[in-house]
Order: sequence, then structure tokens, then C-alpha cells
Amino acid sequence: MLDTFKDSVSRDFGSDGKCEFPTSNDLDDVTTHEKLIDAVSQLLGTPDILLAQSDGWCKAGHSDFGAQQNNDQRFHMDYGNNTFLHPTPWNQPENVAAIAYLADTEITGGGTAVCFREGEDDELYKPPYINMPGIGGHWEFYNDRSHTERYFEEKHPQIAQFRKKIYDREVIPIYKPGDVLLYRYDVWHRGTPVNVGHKRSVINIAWKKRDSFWHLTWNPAWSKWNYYGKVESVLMKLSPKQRALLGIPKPGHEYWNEDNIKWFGARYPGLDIRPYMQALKL
Ligand SMILES: O=C(O)CCC(=O)C(=O)O
Ligand SMILES: [Fe+2]
Repeated sequence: MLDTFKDSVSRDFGSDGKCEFPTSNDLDDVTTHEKLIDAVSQLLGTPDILLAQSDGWCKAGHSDFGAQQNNDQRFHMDYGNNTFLHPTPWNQPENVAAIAYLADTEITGGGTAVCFREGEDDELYKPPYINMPGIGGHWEFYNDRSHTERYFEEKHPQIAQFRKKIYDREVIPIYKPGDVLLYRYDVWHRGTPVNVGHKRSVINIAWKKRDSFWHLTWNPAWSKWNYYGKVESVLMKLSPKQRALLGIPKPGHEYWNEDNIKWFGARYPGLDIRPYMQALKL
């Protein structure tokens, strides 16, 4: 699987399209894994979920700690560039994010650091969540930790003090290949430096509740690269439950009728339309 990344070693987040879902390789199996669907459905309290992101990437170790580098990231939450809104209250989550590890961070370094929420009264998790670059008027955007913290120390010392407490509670788990960090768009976390000479490969995946249209999709439309048979063959291999992640109604959904099920099958010769038909009792 690691070969997948040979052309997409990166110094910043993501693969620039090279390993975004659908990749037509093993990464898709992780993205659409039914165990992940079940876990996310459980966390969000509904089986009606959509895929919102899937990007495999490989972070290389280096010693550039420039302002926009993700080498030693600032603590942040991810909601900022996934919606124009503020996250919902803690017990009504609408998103799940994940980092699926394909690397062993005991060797590579670069494990994602997390500051866990410690109960209802946690002073670091009192909305609104605005003490970070890019949110709440802090438009001097930095990705790097030391540039961010210098900015807050100089311009907003109280926020700098708040943020110091996040770093004081930082936990960096050791991640082994196959481990998945399931987190949220409103959890403090950050990327840490990969050891120089090493590479850390992961897939960032995210899901949203189907009806929460205010949560946007990170990737371009899943159908953007249709027409060449490659995406189509990914789609055909998926189960109806997996396809639903991409906005294809599940068997039994009111969208389906005998005609459009047949037309769906006609569009993808060989696609098994039986589950859709059976749900109509046809
Ligand atoms: O690379 C990581 O471990 C985390 C990356 C991250 O949190 C981000 O880019 O938003
Ligand atoms: Fe993040």
C-alpha cells in the first residue's frame, strides 16, 4: 500500500488530488470500510451519513519550520475550513473525522497530538471556539506552532495563555499501521514533526450527517472523474451501504422505483441491482 504514495510525498496537508478518493487502489477500501461506517454511524447516532473527505498523503520529515509549514503544527480545530458555521453543542455532533495510520509512528514520528476534552466544565472547550488562527478575526494565518504562538503572545496575551494550557495537556499517542484516530471537527489537535529521513503516510477521512448540508465536502465531487470506467468500477464494487456514503440512496429509499433502478443498472453494466429491487419487493 505504501507504494501508493511514491509520487505524492508532501510538505503540506494532502496529496493535491493524487490520492483523493476515489483512488482506485487499496486506499478506497479503507475509506469505505464498513467497520468505519458502523463506528461513525454509532458516534453520530444515525445510519444516514455521507463521506465528506478522503485524502491519502505522506508527510516527509524535514527541518523547515516556516510560518505556513505543517511540520510542527499549531493546535487547532478542523471545523474552520469545512463549514462557515460554528460547531454544534458537544452532545449533538454532526461530523466525525479520522486519521487512518499506514505508518508506525514509533519509527517515523509525526503522531497527531491531541488535547482531550475533560468533561462539561473543561475551560479549554467552552464555545465559541475562536482562539486559533483563521477564526474570530485572527486573519494572520499561520500553520506553524511557533509563529502562531508568537503572534498571540504579541497581539493577544490572554489567548497565548489559554493556548499554553492546550500544549500543557498535549498527548501524542503512538500509532501503528491500521490504527485510526477518530476525532471531531471541534477537538484541539495538531500534526507533529516527522523524523528527518522518514515518511508518515495516513489517510484523512471525514463524514457528516446526511441532512447537515451546512457541512461541506472537502474533496471535489466524487463523480468529477467519471467517464473513464475507473471511478465506475470503484462504485460497482461497493456495497449499497458503502455507496450511500457517496449520496446514492440506500435500497428502500423513496428515491427508488422500478424504472430508475433499471436505468441505474443500465448506466453501469454488471452492477448488481438486486438489493435495490428486493427492497421494492420486486
Ligand atoms: O498531520 C497530522 O497529524 C494532523 C494534520 C492536521 O491536523 C491538519 O492538517 O489539519
Ligand atoms: Fe487538523
